[in-house]
Amino acid sequence: MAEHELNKSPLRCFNTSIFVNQAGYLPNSKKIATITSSAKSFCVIDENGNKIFTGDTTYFGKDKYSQDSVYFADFSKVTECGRYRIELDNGDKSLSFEISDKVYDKTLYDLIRAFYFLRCGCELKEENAGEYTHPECHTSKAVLWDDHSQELDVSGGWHDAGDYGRYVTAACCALSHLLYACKLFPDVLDKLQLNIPESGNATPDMLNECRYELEWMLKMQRNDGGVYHKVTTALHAPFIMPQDDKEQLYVFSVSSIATADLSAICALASGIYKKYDEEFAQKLYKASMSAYSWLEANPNFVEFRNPNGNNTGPYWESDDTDNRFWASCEMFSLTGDIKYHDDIKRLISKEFSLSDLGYGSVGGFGSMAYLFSGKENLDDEISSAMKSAIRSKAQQLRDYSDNCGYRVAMTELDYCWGSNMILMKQGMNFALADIISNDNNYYSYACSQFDYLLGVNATGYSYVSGTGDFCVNYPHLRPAHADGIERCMPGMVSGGPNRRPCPNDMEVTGFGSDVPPMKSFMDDVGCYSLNEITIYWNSPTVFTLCYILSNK
Ligand code: 9MR
Ligand code: ZN
Repeated sequence: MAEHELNKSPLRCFNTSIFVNQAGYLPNSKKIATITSSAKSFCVIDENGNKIFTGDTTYFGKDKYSQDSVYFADFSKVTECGRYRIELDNGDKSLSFEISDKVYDKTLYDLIRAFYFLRCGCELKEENAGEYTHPECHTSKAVLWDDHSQELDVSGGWHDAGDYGRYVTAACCALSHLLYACKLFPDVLDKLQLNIPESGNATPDMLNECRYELEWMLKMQRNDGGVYHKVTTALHAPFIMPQDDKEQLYVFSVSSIATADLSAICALASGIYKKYDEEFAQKLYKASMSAYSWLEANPNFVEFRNPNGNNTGPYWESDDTDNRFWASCEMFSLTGDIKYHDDIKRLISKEFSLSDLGYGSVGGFGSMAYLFSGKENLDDEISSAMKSAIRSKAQQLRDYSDNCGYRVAMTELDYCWGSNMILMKQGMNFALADIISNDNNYYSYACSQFDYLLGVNATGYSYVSGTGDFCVNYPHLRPAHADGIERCMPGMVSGGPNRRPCPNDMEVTGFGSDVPPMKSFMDDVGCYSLNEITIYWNSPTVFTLCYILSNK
């Protein structure tokens, strides 16, 4: 890999009008740069300055969410491996990028290892973590928020995000993206070595990493099957290293969304881990069953809200139908038992999305469970409802992409807190539409969402730390700041532009209300509504990239 300038001194400005995917392009992929200066023609130059391709730009027009007037430079015909730049007839040059079969290998490795860097409750050793080591953290016993006399060991798992909380529904969402990536793209993930402590055992490293989270989650289940919503300190820690966060840990009350999500994810995981560790698969199955029984005994929504005195993530939801549905679908997929199928039939008649893939709305995971169950006796009506939800969403997203100067399927409202999660969920949706319809026209759309993430966007940033010459380096992530190391650990996906930054971030950025949604971003550690990281922003990115690599 070429020596990136960021390694020496972080770039803080972006002064080209040509926006490329900074990791680069797979040889056979569509390759389209977005240009914001008027240029009629462009060329692709190699490292020696030789022109290896020339072409005319095409004018797109004014892009709505950046307010940029943009041109496209299509250089898809360049397929030869190498490192290149785009040069315009006005002399402007792009950042360099590569064309090769391996352009995303490091990014994928980094994106998954980001979960390792977020491990809680264990030491991060130099042999795995390089310079980003720290001693074990958050290993003291937690107490129940509602009854301080009850102590629990709930150590382990991943820190959720920039904060040190560990939240069950958020974790289940991230695990779902990652485990489905394992299930659907074994060609990409089965052999991938990640240099984590478990590497070298007979299990794929992606599953080793997910198991770290699953083992923690099993500790969040009560004897009666109910699952505690979260474990955090009462208030978010200041910007200190995790081992220095010594405040009392609290386990908060059981919610039906956490219980249903755990039931779902443990059923999914049980099917996947069976091949590698029968005993662990059994344990997961039992946890799933017992959570399911709890749901049956508690048919009404059991809400979670932050109690007074607690300001960590609420992950509040107003309904649990989609969560129960997901659990039924996973249990059916695992066991084939008609009892779960009856539950699916009953729940699917209610109002919720069959294509959503996020923590707040998990119906799409249920569809995945059902459609990829491998069962022969699927109900046609149910399957078609699921497929048409996924397909019609993908068709809509295709239109959005076609109408965007940066070729992404994002509406104004999508530029919200964690917009890059929405972006990558659109990538997932294209992937699923391709898989269920066997229509690879969706492929290039998944790729263009990814191009945006890595630089084809109105700020020019690669939103993945460590990928590209102009990438985010100052995310709102406690250890990344408190470790004193200038360069952020690689593989962290920034939340990205947010058209409505929180008041703190309005003040830090000085943005007025006239900043276009796609430009409402700053790579600043203080900006938590713009530049935080979370496990469930990395996870759909991993899924989308695995799909891209599996079909390259
Ligand atoms: O992504 C969440 C955003 O939509 C909310 O407005 C915000 C405030 O409640 O919380 C965000 O979620 C955070 C969670 O509560 C705690 N971990 C980090 C999450 C991302 O910022
Ligand atoms: Zn920790």
